[in-house]
Amino acid sequence: MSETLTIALSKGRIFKDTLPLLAHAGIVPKDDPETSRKLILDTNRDDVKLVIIRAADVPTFVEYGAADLGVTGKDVLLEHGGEGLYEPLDLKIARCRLMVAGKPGVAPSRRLRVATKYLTITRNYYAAQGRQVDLIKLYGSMELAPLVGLADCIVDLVETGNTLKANGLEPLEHIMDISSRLVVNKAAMKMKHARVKAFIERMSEAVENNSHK
Ligand code: PRT
Ligand code: MG
Repeated sequence: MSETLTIALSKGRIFKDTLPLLAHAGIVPKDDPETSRKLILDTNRDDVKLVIIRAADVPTFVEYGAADLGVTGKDVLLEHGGEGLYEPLDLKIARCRLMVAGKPGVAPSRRLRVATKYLTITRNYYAAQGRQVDLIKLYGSMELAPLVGLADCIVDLVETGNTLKANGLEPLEHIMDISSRLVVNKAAMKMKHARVKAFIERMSEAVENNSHK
C-alpha cells in the first residue's frame, strides 16, 4: 500500500465547498462530519484520510506535519503567519470580504476603538495608513461590540451583508477579498512529492471547472 495523505479541513462551509473539488481528485469521504463524531474520516481511498478540526487550527496542523495538506481561509492564514507552510493554490471557495463595519455616521473625537478577532491583519491595515487605533480582541459576535459601546467599529468577514444589516451596521471600508487556500506541509512537499504534486494538479483542474460553471 502506498503512503497515506492526510488532509485537514474544518466542517461547515469549507468542508461543503471542498467536497466537489475532492470528488474531482477521486476522493469521497465515507462519513459526513456534520452528523458523525469522528475526527478522522476515512475516504473511498485507503491512502487518503481527512482530519476534521476547527478552522483556525488548520494551519497549525499542516505546519507541524500532523496533516500533509489542508484547506483554510486566507484570513486564517494571514493571522497565523504563512511562512511555515506552502500555499500553492487559491481554491476560490468560501469567498467573502474582510471589512471595517460600524454604525453609520459615527466618528469619535478620541482614538478609534476597533473590535476584531483579526488582530494582526487589523493592526497592519491601520498601520499601513498611519492611523492610530486601539484594538479589542474578540473571539466572535463582533457585530455586538458597536451596539453596546464596546468599540466604534469592527473588522470582520462579510459575505451577503445580512448579518451587518440585521444589527444596524454598515460596511465602511473594504480591507481585502478572502477565499480559501490549499496549504501544504513543507516536508510532505519534498517527501511525498509525486503524490502531493498530482493532488495539487487535480485540485487545480477542479478549481478551473468550478470557475467555468
Ligand atoms: O464558526 P467557527 O467558530 O467554528 O469557526 P470559523 O468561523 O473560523 O469557521 P467558519 O467555518 O465559520 O469559517 C471558515 C472560513 O470561511 C473563514 O475563515 C472564511 O475564510 C470563510 N468565510 C466565508 C466566512 C464567511 N464567508 C462568512 N460569512 N467565515 C465567516 N463568515 C461569517 C462572518 O464572520 C459573519 O459573522 O458570516 C457572517 C457574515 O455573513 P453575511 O452573509 O451575513 O455577510
Ligand atoms: Mg464561523
